[in-house]
Amino acid sequence: MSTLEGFEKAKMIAEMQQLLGSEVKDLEEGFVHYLYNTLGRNVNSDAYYQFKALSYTVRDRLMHHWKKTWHAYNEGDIKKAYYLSMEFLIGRSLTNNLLNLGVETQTEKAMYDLGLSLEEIEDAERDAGLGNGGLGRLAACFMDSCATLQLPVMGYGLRYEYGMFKQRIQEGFQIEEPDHWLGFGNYPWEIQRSEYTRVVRFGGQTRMFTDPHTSKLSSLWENTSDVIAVPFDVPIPGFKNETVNTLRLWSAAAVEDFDLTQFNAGSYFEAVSDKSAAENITMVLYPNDTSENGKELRLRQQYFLVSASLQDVVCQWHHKYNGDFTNFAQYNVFQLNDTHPSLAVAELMRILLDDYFMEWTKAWEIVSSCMAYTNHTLLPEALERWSVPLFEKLLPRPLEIIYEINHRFLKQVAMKWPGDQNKLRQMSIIDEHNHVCMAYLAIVGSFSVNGVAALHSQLLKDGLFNDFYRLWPNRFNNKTNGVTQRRWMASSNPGLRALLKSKIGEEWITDLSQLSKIEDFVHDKEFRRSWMKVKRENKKRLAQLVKKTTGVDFPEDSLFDVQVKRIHEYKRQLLNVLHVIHLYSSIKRGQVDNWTNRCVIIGGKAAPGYAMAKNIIKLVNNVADIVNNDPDVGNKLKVAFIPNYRVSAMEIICPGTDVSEQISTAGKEASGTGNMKFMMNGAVTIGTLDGANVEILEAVGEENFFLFGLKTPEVEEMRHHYNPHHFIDSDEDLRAVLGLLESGHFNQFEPGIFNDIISSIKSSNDPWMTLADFRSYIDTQKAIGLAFQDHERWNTMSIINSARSGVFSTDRTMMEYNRDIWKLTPIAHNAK
Ligand code: 26W
Repeated sequence: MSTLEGFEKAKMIAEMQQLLGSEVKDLEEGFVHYLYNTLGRNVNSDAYYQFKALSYTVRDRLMHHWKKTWHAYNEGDIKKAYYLSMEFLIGRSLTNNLLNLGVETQTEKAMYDLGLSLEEIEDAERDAGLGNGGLGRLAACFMDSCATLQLPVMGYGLRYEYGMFKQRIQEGFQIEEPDHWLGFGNYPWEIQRSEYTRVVRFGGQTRMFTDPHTSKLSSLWENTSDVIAVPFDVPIPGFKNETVNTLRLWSAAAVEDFDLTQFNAGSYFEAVSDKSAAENITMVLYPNDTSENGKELRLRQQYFLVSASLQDVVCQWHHKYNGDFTNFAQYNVFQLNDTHPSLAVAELMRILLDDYFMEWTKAWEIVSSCMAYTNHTLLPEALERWSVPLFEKLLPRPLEIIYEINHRFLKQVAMKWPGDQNKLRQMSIIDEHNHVCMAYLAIVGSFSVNGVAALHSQLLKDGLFNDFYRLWPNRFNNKTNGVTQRRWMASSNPGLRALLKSKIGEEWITDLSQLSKIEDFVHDKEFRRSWMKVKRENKKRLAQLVKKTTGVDFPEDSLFDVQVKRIHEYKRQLLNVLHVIHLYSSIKRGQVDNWTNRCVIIGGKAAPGYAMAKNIIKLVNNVADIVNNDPDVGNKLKVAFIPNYRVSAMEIICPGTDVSEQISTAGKEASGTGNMKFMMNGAVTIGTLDGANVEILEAVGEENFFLFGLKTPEVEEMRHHYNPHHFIDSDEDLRAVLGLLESGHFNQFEPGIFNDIISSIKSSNDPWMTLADFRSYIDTQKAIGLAFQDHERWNTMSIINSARSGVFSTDRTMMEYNRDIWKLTPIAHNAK
């Protein structure tokens, strides 16, 4: 047989095999095959191996469509978007992929026939914790929606060896443990693609030289230390549509295993440590979600992501269009997930100038028309600034380019505001303290700048980026966040899914606005009963999780009051604790008329270096300990701190929640996305007028939302004359709460440990103004307690919250990004 015939034959066999069956017996066969032949295990092996075998079986069924999707995107002239993000918090994938493939029922049966439980197998999957919180989870929801909408969008991120740390609670304190999520083998969902390996350069120097192509003076970046970027592709299936998009995660490796010259010269140590320095780059995710701490390794990570990803895109373009970049910006758009990948602006300039010898103005025209920047925070401490000396040492050539970008930009500023030295100083990408301001670099280099909720986008224009807004008003826009209903309803709330199916079918899975149809049943007795029953079952499931992880018993008829998110002063878990102490003190004083039994859950991770946040965790645990063990309290109040809050925990938590706590100081939470997950699953929100709460309130109406607290302008106004003692002096309940705290009631054997917390909330400099909202919060919680006693009223609120959550799907968010920013055409490869 000739090589060609052999090739044709292999192709035929492969194509036949690619259309693997999805019948029960096919899935069973695949599973047993992997378990026996690949993993060398029996059917009764550890659940972890069963999970792996099943994942390979499922992945096989994605391969053909993955390849087809890839080809459809790369044939012809198709515009593509690239989502550049340091974080993709994907969590588990098995359940999600079964859902999107539409083979859950068959798989469950296949496992059952083998004497196994699909649920237990799914539970053996470790979360891919490649993100901190909101921003990382948002990226994962975006990926899911883009695949479902068949948008040609590719995610680019980092394959951290260690994801977000695992949180353990020991004597009430947070203990961080490394999360080696890859376990001992490989991640079953990834395919290593060494053929697309890229080289990323660091260090060295630049030297001017005369470019032979243009005879112009150019810069040469030499004597660099190089690191290899190896891509690992993760499939992102759309919902039952045969589209499989790609998330490409880069892993760092040394250029050569050892530097042989160093090795032969007897520098064994240096040779090996250079290798590990290279591999260090993708070793661990930085666990800080707000304060930027200027670490060199973090800057390396950012450049590594950006450089590898841009080279990937540009090289493929160069190949396909023979080096003609005329239409590059017309067919490629990069969405920057916060400032973390904003070096993309400088790096794409560098590639076009140095590697493809383009002229500055032409290159800038391309760069500034294919970059778009999303801001996710207003907190000044989160705004990334890198010191120029560090930049110079690590990235001398990109720094030169940033200087030139800034020089040309400041000329524009001077034209707009002639003679205004202040403006030049305020807007310069290089600030007065000799730092590179990454947000300004991102704005200057992008054609679109967006915030993540209506209020947040407005505050960006009025405050933080006001000068830039005045210079380029059309660049600024809003894209309110969302969450994917596939993960956050269809897969995490099967009871609700079944009920919805019986009433309104399943269209809501790809069109969440359909949920409004359940409002027609709001007076239907049978539907109302079923709705309550579903919630009850979910509360049972949540109570089991609480029992298992904390030992605390939650009676299911209590009000389940939940706040889970990163621990941060601005999110005001402390306000929640003050309320818990208030309830406790009321019980102790016998003030229990009209009492509503309540179970309070708080969960979340504190950045390891954030002492105050860690202390808040300790306080929650100490209060829980006292409350749960006081016989006077009984079932009136239970408190639990859920350890190791993560995506897979939220999948159980949000369906079982009655009250969703969204209580940040107004003007501080950019959007929030947990608020949307709770709402969809029929929880009622207690919240300030902050982030996307504003839009949730607008959707459900005041009668279905518990609003409290100061509004953003009131916060800003009061800040100048904030006096917490004014609130303490005029509020007996607040005095009682602080009295208990200060008496050491919650830290009898640990004197003084909460002093910092107490003095921070009593300080007139408390930026989060916790005590200013105390009275209004307590009163609103009281109203919630009463409302919950009226089961029918509560049930109506619950149904309406879910019914009106349609707009908070990332399907809507992605359609808006596409309509206003990306302008991609959906591609249905199956139609071809
Ligand atoms: C250390 C540098 C740093 C700075 C900021 C790391 C990570 C951040 C993120 C911006 C923090 C974050 O996750 N922000 C959240 O983004 C969500 C998605 O848009 C919003 O819903 C949250 O309100 C916002 O806090």
